[in-house]
Amino acid sequence: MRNDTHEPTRGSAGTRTLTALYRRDPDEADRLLFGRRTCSDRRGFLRGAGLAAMAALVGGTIPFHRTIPAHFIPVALAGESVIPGKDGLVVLNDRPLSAETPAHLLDDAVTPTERHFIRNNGIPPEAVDAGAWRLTVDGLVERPMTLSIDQLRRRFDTVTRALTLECAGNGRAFFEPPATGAQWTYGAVACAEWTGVRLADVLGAAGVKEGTVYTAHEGADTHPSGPEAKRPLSRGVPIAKAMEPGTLIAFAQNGGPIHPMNGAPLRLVVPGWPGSCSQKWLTRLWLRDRVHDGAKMTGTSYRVPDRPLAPGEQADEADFVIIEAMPVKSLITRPASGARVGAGRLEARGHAWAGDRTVRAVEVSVDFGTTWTPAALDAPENPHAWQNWRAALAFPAAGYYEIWARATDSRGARQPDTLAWNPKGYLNNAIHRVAVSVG
Ligand SMILES: Nc1nc2c(c(=O)[nH]1)N[C@H]1C(S)=C(S)[C@@H](COP(=O)(O)O)O[C@H]1N2
Ligand SMILES: [Mo]
Repeated sequence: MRNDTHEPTRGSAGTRTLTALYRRDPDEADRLLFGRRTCSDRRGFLRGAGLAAMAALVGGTIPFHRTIPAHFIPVALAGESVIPGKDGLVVLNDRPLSAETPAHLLDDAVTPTERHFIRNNGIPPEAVDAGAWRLTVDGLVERPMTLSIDQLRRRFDTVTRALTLECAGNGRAFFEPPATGAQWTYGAVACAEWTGVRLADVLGAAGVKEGTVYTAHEGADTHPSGPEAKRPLSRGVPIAKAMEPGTLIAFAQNGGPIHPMNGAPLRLVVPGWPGSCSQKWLTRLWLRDRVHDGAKMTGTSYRVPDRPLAPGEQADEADFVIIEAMPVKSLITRPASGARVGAGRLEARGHAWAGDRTVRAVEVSVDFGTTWTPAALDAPENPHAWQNWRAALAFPAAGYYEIWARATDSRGARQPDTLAWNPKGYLNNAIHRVAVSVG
């Protein structure tokens, strides 16, 4: 039942297509795209979120959905590059799934759910039931608790905030020598509106015991090598970061359900710090008397050398430190790189963010960084939301130009021209450049 077209694995936009995913591993594609399990009779049962996703994609309910065969791709979708409920994301890896958003699709002040990037280290839970979901809070607390999402909503203040989330590996694709891992270019960043409760309120109710140093986060996803294997990811943050008012346990994304790949039905959002701190499919939070040592907390994971390295230089793991706040950075979302524009003037725009700081200035250049002009910069919608900027550009003649943008944070730190190399390809906050043809 797979549509038998002969497509390249990657479509023109560098996106893996549905058909190509099915050709490679049909069972996995069923599971990944529609949460559909293929049974021994080759019947693919499609229900719940998977059915809703397929119905949304074909643009209507599917009255005969019970007789849909396994590995079925609706002809309405054949050849499309889609993750259900996502729009225009470029798939970098499909198991575990990582997908980034092209910069020009990040133009909205608040990132729509369909355009929020996806970074999975493991295999997401299937058939998630929000009503049956439980979060355990234990470890160094006076009153260990297990709470449903309903209880979280009832017992604590609900808050909505626009929060910037960036993968620490965003920009890894530009490392030379290359760094292993998902080859993110610019699009592992987003600023969605998250609704949930403050982690501080929940920890306050549980009673943080003296001697607490760090949180530890666990989610319901499983390791790619099997459910019994080690955890795919379990990170934590210093208790002070956990107690900040912007750190949320979220149950809604942009006023609607959290996308299944963004951690539905419950996730942490720890803004300004590496995205990996924001555990998805959150099931347990425990407080510890030491720095958490869960999966991807140690070695070279989300850690960088404490001194600059020459590209390719080796460093002793003992000299690595955990990445905390992300550095100042900006993104140009208009024009799209490669755009042809009319002669004369053009408005460029985008966003800028700076970990736990704010952005003080954004400047743009159209002469390869010789002169810089200040952009108009908005205040953040709330702390830890990215800031929007725009700049009117003038081009003296027809021809090839690059638009460069660089941001400076509230403490005077400015984006560098070139990245600072480290072995795992983290924290690339070099200035963003886009190409335009004028005239
Ligand atoms: N349970 C769980 N949480 C997780 C991950 C994961 O693999 N498993 N990936 C982390 C990483 S590395 C990032 S960058 C963010 C990305 O969030 P998003 O996929 O919603 O964009 O989720 C984090 N939370
Ligand atoms: Mo990440």
